[in-house]
Amino acid sequence: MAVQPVIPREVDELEEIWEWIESFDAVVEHGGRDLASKILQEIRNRALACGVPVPFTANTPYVNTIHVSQQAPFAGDQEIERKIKSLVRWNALAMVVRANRVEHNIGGHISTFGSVATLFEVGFNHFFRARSKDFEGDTVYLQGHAAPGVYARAFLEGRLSAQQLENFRRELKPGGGLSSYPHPWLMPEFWEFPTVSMGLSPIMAIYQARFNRYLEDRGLKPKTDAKVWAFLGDGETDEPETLGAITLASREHLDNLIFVVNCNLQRLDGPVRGNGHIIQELEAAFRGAGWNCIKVIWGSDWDPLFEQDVDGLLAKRLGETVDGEYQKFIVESGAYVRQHVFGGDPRLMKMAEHLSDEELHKMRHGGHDPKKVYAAYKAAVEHTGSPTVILARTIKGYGLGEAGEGRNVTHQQKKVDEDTLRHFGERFGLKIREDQIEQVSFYRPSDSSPEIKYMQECRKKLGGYVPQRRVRSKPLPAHEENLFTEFLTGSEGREVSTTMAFVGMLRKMLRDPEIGKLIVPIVPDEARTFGMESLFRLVGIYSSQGQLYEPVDMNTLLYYKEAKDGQILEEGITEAGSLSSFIAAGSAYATHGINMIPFFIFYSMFGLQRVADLIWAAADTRCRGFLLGGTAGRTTLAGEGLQHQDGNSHVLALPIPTLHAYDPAFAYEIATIIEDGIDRMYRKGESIFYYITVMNEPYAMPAMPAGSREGILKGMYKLRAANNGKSKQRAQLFGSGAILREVLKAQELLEEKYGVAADVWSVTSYKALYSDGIETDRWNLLHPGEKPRVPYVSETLADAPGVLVAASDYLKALPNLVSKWMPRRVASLGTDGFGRSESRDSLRNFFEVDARFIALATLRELLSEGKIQASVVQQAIKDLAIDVKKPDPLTS
Ligand SMILES: Cc1ncc(C[n+]2csc(CCOP(=O)(O)OP(=O)(O)O)c2C)c(N)n1
Ligand SMILES: [Mg+2]
Repeated sequence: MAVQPVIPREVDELEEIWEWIESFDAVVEHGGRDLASKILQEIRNRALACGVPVPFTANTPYVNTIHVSQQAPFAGDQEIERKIKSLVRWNALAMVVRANRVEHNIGGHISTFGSVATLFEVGFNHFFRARSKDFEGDTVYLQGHAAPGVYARAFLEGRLSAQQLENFRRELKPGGGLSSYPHPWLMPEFWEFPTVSMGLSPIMAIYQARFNRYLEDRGLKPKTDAKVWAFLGDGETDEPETLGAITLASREHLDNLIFVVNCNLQRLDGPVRGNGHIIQELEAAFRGAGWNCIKVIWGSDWDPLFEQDVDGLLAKRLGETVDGEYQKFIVESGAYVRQHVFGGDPRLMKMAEHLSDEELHKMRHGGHDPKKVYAAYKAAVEHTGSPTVILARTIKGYGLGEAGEGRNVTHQQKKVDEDTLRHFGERFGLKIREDQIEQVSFYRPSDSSPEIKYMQECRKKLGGYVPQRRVRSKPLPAHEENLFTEFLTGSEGREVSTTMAFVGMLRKMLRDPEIGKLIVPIVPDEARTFGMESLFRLVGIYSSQGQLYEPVDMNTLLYYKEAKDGQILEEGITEAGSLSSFIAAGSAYATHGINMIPFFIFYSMFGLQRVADLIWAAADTRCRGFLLGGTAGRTTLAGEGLQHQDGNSHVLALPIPTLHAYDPAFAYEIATIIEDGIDRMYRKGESIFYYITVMNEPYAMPAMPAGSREGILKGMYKLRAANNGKSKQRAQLFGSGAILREVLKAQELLEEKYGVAADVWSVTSYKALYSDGIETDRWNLLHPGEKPRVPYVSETLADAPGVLVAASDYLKALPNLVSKWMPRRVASLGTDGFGRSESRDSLRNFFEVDARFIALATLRELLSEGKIQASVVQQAIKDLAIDVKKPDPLTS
């Protein structure tokens, strides 16, 4: 076995060092690499014990991690795989070029796939196992901008038609089309995970791998060697989400996780690290975090050079070359490479003298060499004890030649001229007719061609096609009995918060024989904040290690119990990580065929505001489950100031199409929403999920009024009619969540002091009312000859007399959203502006949402309607002690 020294001989001045190196070489030669590694470790410990400083470096030289002598042999037919890859490349290119010929500016990317093609193809032909009846399959997150290559392959596999390819990025065309990027929502039988918002797929992959272990440790699925693969761009690693959770993966020993970073050294605008080394930077980060790191930098063409590099001179020179320069080598000639890589030292020049300029220019990078890639993948799947990252050096725009290869503009290249197409065809040895090249026609050889047969055979061996999305879970059986009956009858005067009520419901669900085991409580270090610590003991906190220590509170009833089969995912302070767990759990009905029901509870301000893009990704993934925004409301979370007080989240929930958002005030409302949500998602199979805000203000929970169920779910119902209905002054008051009780107080105030008869409505969901309103408007728009439909808000308020006033702990925008369907204009009270660290009463005064302001707004509306005199309102301002000079919360 040839051993390559890593210390350049030129820095060695002492013969003694060489004696050591020779002894070490002998150990490697005769005792093996494992023994050599142990000796090094012991010597290192010894040095530290003797006070000898040991220089720290997380990097290895700029060479392949797997020495050629250690490389697993390629297990396929390289020639035919090359042909298949060329066909995939051609069709991917054709798809993008054709799409842009037909529709100017439709966009599309070819250069990303150009770089990642070999990395994908080796995976498709040899590694990615499909989900089947007998095996859960590997989970593969594919670099989103490389989607054309995935479609092109599926076309060759016979899974997508030429018509679909023709309609790339034009899903609305007859016969359907293909979405620009992986979209499970738009292509629910194809894509499993949306990956194009940079940084989300790596963090989702990490938590997916951990969730797979969770399911195994809890006995919900058999232990398998299924892998989670995530392909990402090197530019993408700048997103904090990409690297933000990598220590979780190593801490949890997730050897079921493999990252492949497509290191083409470029991002959209230019080099990722022109003046540095992205591969080395990532190696240090991943190795430092405890990952198994495999660098695949150089192709097989380089092996003979490294074989000669006994002094490590070449490795040293390559390590000094910055990425910007490497990029230049791609666009320059072989002579330029010779001069700049080998030119500085006669010994290096000699090494390359047998290579022509042409040969030098063509020297392949590791990520374009199937042999190197195969060996790296094989090592990765066989590695145990930690996750693996493969850093594969590639060329952006590979195959586009002067039109794009390695150019800074390549990312957005989508139109290519005929010369480039011809060059492309020649370069990849495509046997396509001239006219097909000119027309950029799709090309698929017959089913009986060796290429198609080979690729089908490979996929058959791996259990079927990838990617492919199938919902394999059976819906839970219909259920008559209400799980939450006890929450519908009120708390009999006992003061509880809606958070406490929710925790009671969670406890009930956890104990339920049918759904108990399916519940996944997720918390980002806030369980105590939400009074959930009793669940620690009840179901345990999941820990793959069990509990290796005696917790300090062992002798208490509610001790911090970690267990291998624990049910709670206590994620620590990471909303992004928790959301990723939520997505893994909420999509398990498809990924694993198990109807897991996640409940992720978090500070409501740190949810939609902080990780909305992941929530969007959850929607796109067709995720199911419940998000609970805890300690919600701008004026309800007293004492926390502007960072924690949330008056926004219900507005931020509006854009997410499948998210049903509720702001309930009472336990029975929450119980009704959750019961119905489980029914819709897990018994009826709707791909929706829920956002429910819960508060920490304790008050007595009333019993559920008869007939209110439908209204609770649809967004509003009449909670308490006026006692003095005969009064001439009438009003309708709308209250939500935390502010509903202020509205009830205002109702009394108005009756007692001003003789106004006000009905009170609980508005549980402005989003639901809004969605119903716009759906109804749309139907009416498109059906002019038919009897118009009436939005729920209009129908419900048709006979409601008097002025309209709405108040919530959220922005005034919410009631305004639905005002157009109300019989008259609505006066909105809400909490626009920055919060304050104050008491509840002061906050409600400051934001003008307490009972006094609700009463005032009602009187003001009556004045506008000419029902009362201005003097009555002026007097009310005095009586209610309202400071008209107080600062405007919106701007102060
Ligand atoms: C969150 C987010 N920001 C920006 C973009 C736009 N964008 C798409 S691809 C890209 C560059 C990607 O570079 P890299 O990750 O290196 O992938 P490559 O195409 O080079 O393989 C950018 C900025 C995005 N998709 N997501
Ligand atoms: Mg890149």
